[in-house]
Amino acid sequence: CEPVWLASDIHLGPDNPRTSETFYRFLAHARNRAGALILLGDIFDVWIGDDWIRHPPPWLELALHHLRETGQTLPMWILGGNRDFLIGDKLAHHLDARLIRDQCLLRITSHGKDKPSKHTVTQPDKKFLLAHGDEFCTEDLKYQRFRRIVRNPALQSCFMLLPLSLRTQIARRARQTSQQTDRSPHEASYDVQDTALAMALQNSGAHCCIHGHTHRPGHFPVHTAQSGDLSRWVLPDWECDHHCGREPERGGWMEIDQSGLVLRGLIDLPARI
Ligand code: OKV
Ligand code: MN
Repeated sequence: CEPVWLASDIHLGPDNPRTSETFYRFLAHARNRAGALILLGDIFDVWIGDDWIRHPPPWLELALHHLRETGQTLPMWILGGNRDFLIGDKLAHHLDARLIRDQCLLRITSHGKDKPSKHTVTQPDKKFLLAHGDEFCTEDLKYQRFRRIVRNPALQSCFMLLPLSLRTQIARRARQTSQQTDRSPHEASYDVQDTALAMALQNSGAHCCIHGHTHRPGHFPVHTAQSGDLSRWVLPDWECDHHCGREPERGGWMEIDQSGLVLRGLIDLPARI
């Protein structure tokens, strides 16, 4: 059975054309090799509502084209992140994708579609909790307050009543202000908090969470008071436009199947032919 591929934090938008081009190359690569694709949030740097699809700026038209082509080729799931939380059913439908409304479980079964024969050694199912990750950054009080406001359904309805042009302006302002005032994402208090993640894992019955958001890819233990071997895998963010100096372009994805899981970097992405 083909592997499930996961990616997040691409931040598609007008300001990062190189990142976008690299991601489109990734999508074409995924179309040939993945069994399914799950995008775990912050696919877009800004999302001002699904009605944007009907009047897309050029960069968005291109992004929608590549995503839709992928959705029509592979089973695809999308989840909103802290930036593109306004993603809804209309976008999912347009992309031939399924919308993940909140967190969900990914179950990797040992025999897929094939019936296990008496000769097959069936391993126990593996369950992963999938999330964007911002919901676990509970020590970032300023962000959590912002989150509660913009996730308020009544406020969202008001925002959606505004014309696209005004929403674009508000979004630009919001991002400018946040760039000027938000603290460095490298502070520990900005990271995922083990207590919040442990609670979500215990409620879901999974032992491992896969998320993005923190831009610190890798595998980390989740320490808890109770015993139990909890951990999280963090997907990388994508940054090919503003990477500085000798530091390489960032980006990558995860592949999971019955045999295990691996994080891939842009070095694993074939060059354009
Ligand atoms: C997304 C973030 C800007 C962080 C506003 C209601 C309200 C939606 C919105 C406006 C902003 C998304 C949609 C954007 C995330 C920022 C700055 C910081 C830390 C309302 C519903 F409240 F005004 F009515 N927004 N945009 N930030 O530009 O994409 O995540 S955004
Ligand atoms: Mn994020």
